Amino acid sequence: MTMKPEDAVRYEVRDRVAVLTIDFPPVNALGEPMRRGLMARFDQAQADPAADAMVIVGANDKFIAGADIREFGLPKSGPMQSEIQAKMEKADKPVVVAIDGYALGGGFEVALAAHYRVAASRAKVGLPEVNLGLLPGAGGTQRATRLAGPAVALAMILGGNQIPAAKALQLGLVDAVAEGDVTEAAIAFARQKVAEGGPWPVVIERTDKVTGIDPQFFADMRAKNAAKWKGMVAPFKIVDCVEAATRLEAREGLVFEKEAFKACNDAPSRAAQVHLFFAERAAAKVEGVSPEIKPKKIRSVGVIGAGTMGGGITMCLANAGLVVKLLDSSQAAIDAGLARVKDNYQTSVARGSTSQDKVDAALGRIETVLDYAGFADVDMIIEAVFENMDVKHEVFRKIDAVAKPGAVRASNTSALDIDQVARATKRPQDVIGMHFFSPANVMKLVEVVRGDLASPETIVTAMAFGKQIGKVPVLAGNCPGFIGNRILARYGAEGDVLMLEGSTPWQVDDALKEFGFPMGIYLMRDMAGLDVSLGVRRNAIETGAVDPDAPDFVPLLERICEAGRLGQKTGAGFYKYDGRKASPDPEVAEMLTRISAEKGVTRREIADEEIVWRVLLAMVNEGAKIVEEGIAQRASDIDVTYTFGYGFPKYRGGPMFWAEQQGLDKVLAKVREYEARYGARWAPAKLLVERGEAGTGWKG
Ligand code: 3H9
Repeated sequence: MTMKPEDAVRYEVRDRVAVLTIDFPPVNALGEPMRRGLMARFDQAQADPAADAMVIVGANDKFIAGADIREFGLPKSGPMQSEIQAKMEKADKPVVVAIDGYALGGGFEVALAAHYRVAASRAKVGLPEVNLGLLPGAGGTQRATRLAGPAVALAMILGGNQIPAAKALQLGLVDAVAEGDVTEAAIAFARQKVAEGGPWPVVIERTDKVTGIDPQFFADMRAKNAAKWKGMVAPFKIVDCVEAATRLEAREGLVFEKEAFKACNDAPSRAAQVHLFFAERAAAKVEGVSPEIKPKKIRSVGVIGAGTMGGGITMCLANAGLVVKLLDSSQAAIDAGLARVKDNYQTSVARGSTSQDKVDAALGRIETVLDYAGFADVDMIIEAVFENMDVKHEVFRKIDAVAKPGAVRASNTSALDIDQVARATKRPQDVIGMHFFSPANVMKLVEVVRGDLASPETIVTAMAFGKQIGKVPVLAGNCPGFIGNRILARYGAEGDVLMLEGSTPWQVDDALKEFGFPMGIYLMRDMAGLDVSLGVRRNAIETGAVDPDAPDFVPLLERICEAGRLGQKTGAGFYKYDGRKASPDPEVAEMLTRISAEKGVTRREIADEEIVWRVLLAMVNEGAKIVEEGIAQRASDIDVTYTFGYGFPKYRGGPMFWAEQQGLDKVLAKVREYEARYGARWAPAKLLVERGEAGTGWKG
């Protein structure tokens, strides 16, 4: 729906102050009608003899969320944001912004062009463009640096996080923080400035914070982060822009920033990260459920199992302000679990990522219980006990005996059939899978696994709950491995075949690292413990999912475990270890040579490019099957799963997006080529055949 500019920004005069109210749902983004409205209302205020000052405010308790992301890549029309800002700076009446909720990206850039910034105490400000593969392109890098100095500006722009009002005041990013109605406060502030008289301060004209800066500061910043930022454009350009603010004259700095913004905007990473922004929001939506069905309110949660996973989940819930009751079978287990939780918190405090006050408050919300009776009043129960169906059944029977009707019963299983769990309970409609990733207090992804028996209300509750606790929930159907681990099993097996043909764990890992993964397949397995991988493999053999007699079965994992190498914790696995430092091991290379000989495979030189393509296409083809079977609601959910849970580089947008960028026709041709060479495991997904032949994207 398009909106008329005069509706997008309303105008009134209060106490001889023109109040311009931006009302452009959902988030007051700087879309074309809003920019037109803002420009028109600004001119009106300038010309209005009844107004001595102006206040710009956002409706619905928020200022501006930034540029309208939906407009990216489309031709621009209407006034540019920078034109509006230039006018604001030149205004002969003081311009005050009143920030409630948030002022983000372009929204905070508008605020930086005002003469004064008044923020509500609950408001947050930030320049999060980096999360979209961009940099603040409407003067943000130049003005933030001039206002608060390069160190503050860089931390803010590279971090992309939201800064609470009190902290923003401390850093000099806002001029005043108000309790109560921020519009009223801003009007009073404006009237006071009128009484004091001009000239009004213009941020871009300031030089006090940008003189005498040692250029080494920027060189160090680049060097320190070179590995972390590999493959990305925006972070390097951000450093360039902030540096430019310290050495160029204001207008030149703005031109420099404009060019840097364009470079980011034109880079493939921008499209990938914008795709992920919308994909994350789409993932939270449940198809086919009537909007009448609302999520239940969850205020208190019981967690069963004080192990690593249960402890991580407990931290995450307590951090989100929920009351948590943590249960285990013995006081000793509870004590050990709680000690681990406290330890993790202390590490975070020491690192400066949280404060002692926040930790104390979170710990105050955690209660420990030894008896299931303690769960009688909680709204949700999450079990994180041993992965065994009999154990789960016993736990759910105990839950049944005490839980209030309608309390959601969630299992953190990463592998078991959730309907089989649900069938053992009296209320299967309340049972759902919530697969957290380790460490659960850090990793953003939660797979919400819906069995056939879960009610729509339980499903929407689990999804909303995921968001409530700050996670990125993705809805998955009930199949072995759900979305993430099912794909992992497939590309992990392809990695094994690559080793059978001539590669090594370190070559596969290095190729994937070069592509942008923080860690390859084998290092990851070594970290998790190879006894875990072996357990999963034995289970797959037992259920018939893996055939140990198949020509492409690679028994390296078995051989490695037989040799007592269980990964990092035993000092050897796919790699050998010196502490945490992994290095290639000739012993493993020999094992591989023997396995290839036993299987009658002549080892060959394998190029890194082949490794990347085979691993990625194995992901993509399995992903397409998962979508076609309805296990994932949409292709972009797989991108969200992989970027938030499995380290797929965000600047590449996820495996399905990557495939679209290559062209699904080319992807299909390659999969068919592999099918001709290797047979059934490379049979293309029907969805890939359809879309590849039609030459479209995943949506058709
Ligand atoms: C920028 O500013 C560039 C400039 O520097 C340079 C210009 C030259 N545009 O997240 P939610 C939609 S780059 C359009 O669920 P919340 C969103 O898709 C921008 N739409 O709500 C969703 O739609 P739907 C820098 C947007 O309350 C709905 O709003 N700014 C935008 O959990 C609700 O969103 C950012 O990167 C937008 N900018 O969180 C801020 N933002 O209902 C990005 C949101 O159809 N936004 N939508 O699914 C956010 O971080 C969060 O959305 C926010 C609200 C914190 C604002």
